[in-house]
Amino acid sequence: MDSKTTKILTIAVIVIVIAAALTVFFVMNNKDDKGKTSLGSGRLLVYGNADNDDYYDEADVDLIKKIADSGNWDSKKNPFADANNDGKVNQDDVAYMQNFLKGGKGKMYYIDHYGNTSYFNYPLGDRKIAVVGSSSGGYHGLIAGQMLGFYDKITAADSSLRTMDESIYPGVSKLKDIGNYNSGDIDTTVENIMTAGCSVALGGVYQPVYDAMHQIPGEYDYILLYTSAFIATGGGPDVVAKTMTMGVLLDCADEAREYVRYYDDIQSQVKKAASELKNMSYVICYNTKNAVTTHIDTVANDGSCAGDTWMIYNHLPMTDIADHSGKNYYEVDIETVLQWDPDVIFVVVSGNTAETAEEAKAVFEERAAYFSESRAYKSGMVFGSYYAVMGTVIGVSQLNLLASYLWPGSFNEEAGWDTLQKCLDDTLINHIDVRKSGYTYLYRMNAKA
Ligand SMILES: [Ca+2]
Ligand SMILES: [Ca+2]
Repeated sequence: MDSKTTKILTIAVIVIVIAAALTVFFVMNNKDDKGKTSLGSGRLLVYGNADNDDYYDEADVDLIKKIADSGNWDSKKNPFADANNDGKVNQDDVAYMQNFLKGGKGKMYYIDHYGNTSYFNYPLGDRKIAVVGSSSGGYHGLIAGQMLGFYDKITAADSSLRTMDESIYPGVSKLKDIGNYNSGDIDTTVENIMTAGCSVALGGVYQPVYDAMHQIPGEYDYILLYTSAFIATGGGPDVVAKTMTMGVLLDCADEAREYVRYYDDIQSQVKKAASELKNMSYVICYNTKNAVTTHIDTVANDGSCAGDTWMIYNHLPMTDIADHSGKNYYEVDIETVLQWDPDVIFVVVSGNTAETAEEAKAVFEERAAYFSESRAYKSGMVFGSYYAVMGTVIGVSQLNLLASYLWPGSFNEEAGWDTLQKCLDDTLINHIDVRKSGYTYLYRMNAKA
């Protein structure tokens, strides 16, 4: 028997095992049994990070020891002191944490995108990663891989990602093809991940893929951390916490902290200036395709929101005046937006970016023109960005430049461009000239570029 035949047979057997395991899983799974865990007060949401700071280290071991010795565990204040997630803090947790710090194997528990407790079979080691999800979602995994330094471990991707821009996602067309993710056919996705030789997958947030990967005998994992700035319905960590958490799971905590340093710097610059700025009202109109209706990205009353909303709402002194009572994403008549009469309209365009700034400008001008009857348009206050930048980990790098457009007297435009350039240079593998690129294009009316 040649090795290819052996491989195919092995996969066939594995697939049968998965199918059997999935049947058991779907019978036994009861979502109500999955309790919500406190997100803690920190932003590194890995069990074992007892002191809630940005480091997963010996200081946590010391605190777990102290808590175990005292017999008094405040599970609200130090939720992650329970390193092995068994509901108690004792010497087992000390040993559990020490094992990971020595690079030992085990289930590392963390808070996932939904705010639930999930686990990863630590460490990543030399395992290969597949990126799952369509071109409008899966690219988050490709960006995280570049930013955190695990891009070379990504060897397979969703079909739709493989056709994305090589200048932003180098080598993406050569990744093994795992087909187009289809929520109705998880078995095929999992089978294709395995056939591609990957045992770890990430990208979009797909709980059924996570569940299916964990039903396979051996160490198979889906990482339920969506490095979009999207906040899940019902609550969950923000993009900073998700990045920090992914950093520990995949042994790239230093790179994750470097991102957070950027984030903290930019946030403090904007916040410092914000107190003196005139607050403006806004509405985000997403992927508007005609002059009659548009979709709205907003913060729903349950706190859920898409990444572009989170970046703007959470950092700039602006008030979202869309109706928050329903979903975080819904369709309205453009007439309704005119009635809301925001100071600013943001036109955000989905993940597929233009190559050059000129091309992007044409895309955004067309979208902006749908709002030509608005006060915002008439006063030159329509701005725009691609969701692939503003809604993702790198969105924060655009905030200074955007602030310079909104409050030209308080923010320096050149400094905004420089911040964006430096952040992209430090994040992406290829150099991109942010002033000429369509990808990082930030639209403002009457701009030259
Ligand atoms: Ca810590
Ligand atoms: Ca414990």
